Amino acid sequence: MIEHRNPHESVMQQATAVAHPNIALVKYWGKADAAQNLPAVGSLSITVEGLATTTTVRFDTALDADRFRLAGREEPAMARRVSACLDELRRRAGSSLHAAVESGNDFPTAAGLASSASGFAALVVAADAALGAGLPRPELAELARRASGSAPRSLYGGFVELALADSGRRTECRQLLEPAAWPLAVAVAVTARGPKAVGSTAGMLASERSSPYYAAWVASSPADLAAARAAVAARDFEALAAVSEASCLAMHGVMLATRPGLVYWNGTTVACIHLVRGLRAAGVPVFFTIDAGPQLKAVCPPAALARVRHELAAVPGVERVLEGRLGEGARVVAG
Ligand code: 2P0
Repeated sequence: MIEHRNPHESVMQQATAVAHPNIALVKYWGKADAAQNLPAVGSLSITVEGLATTTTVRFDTALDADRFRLAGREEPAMARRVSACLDELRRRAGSSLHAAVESGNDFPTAAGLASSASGFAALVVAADAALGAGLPRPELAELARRASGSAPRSLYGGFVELALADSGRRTECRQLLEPAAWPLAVAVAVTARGPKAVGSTAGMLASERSSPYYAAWVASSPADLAAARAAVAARDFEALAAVSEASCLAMHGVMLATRPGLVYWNGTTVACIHLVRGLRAAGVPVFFTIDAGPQLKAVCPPAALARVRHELAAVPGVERVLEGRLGEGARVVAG
């Protein structure tokens, strides 16, 4: 935290945080309580370094309202969510100062790359540091989760579980393995740019209302989480590949059966699925996962990354391939 005084005697408290997106291997899709943004299922993810959100929060007595800019542009819809998140933090920290928030991503936003996860993780960490509040990480995780269900997972590095607790009335986020304990790599095949047609929140609510598979999806999640937890503990790549692809495809099954159907894939996404499965059948350790967008994420050991990257880049329709490695949780970098 840093305090500046400008010539007009306003007081500023500023900090900057970096957070990485996370990729769920066991997916979150559905809410038990929309008002509290409480997920209906737990989830298990990897935090991916190489892609990053950087956010600076400046609390300033000279401001009469919060301001939010993403890549230098005002974003009114996101600004309301940012303000609501800051309200809760201000309440807990006993502050009434408004904030100017500047955020930027070095990867495509709103295309299934979890920009809201890294965005809200960076926001709560920067705002907490700027105010000097020192809230414990589980409390920051709860604030982030209320803003975006996937965000608490980006507060932690490596393999992370967001578990349901107290019969689903709250969540607990924890690191399962540090990045260095099983340093997997990720290749993201970007198959389309631009925002997705139906955002995650609206899509989840539609699935709950109308997908005939929704109840089965919720019921099947604990077994997938247990299998993934065991695979992570044993560093069993084959087992992790099996449960991750199963969870991803089951979630997309729920989406497809929603009325009207949610089809987040394009033809290139499907071509990439077949490519990854073909590579695995040929002995290359790699599996895929896909979120609420058309990009395919391939997970593999670092030694297989160059091959996986090369093969994905050659699929017609793949615009580019981003790469990342397992990385650390959100942290303060300046302030
Ligand atoms: C996940 N997704 O587990 C799943 C898979 C998308 C598909 O978490 O409504 O944008 O703000 O809580 O945080 C999307 O999560 O949803 C998401 P909200 P959010 O990664």
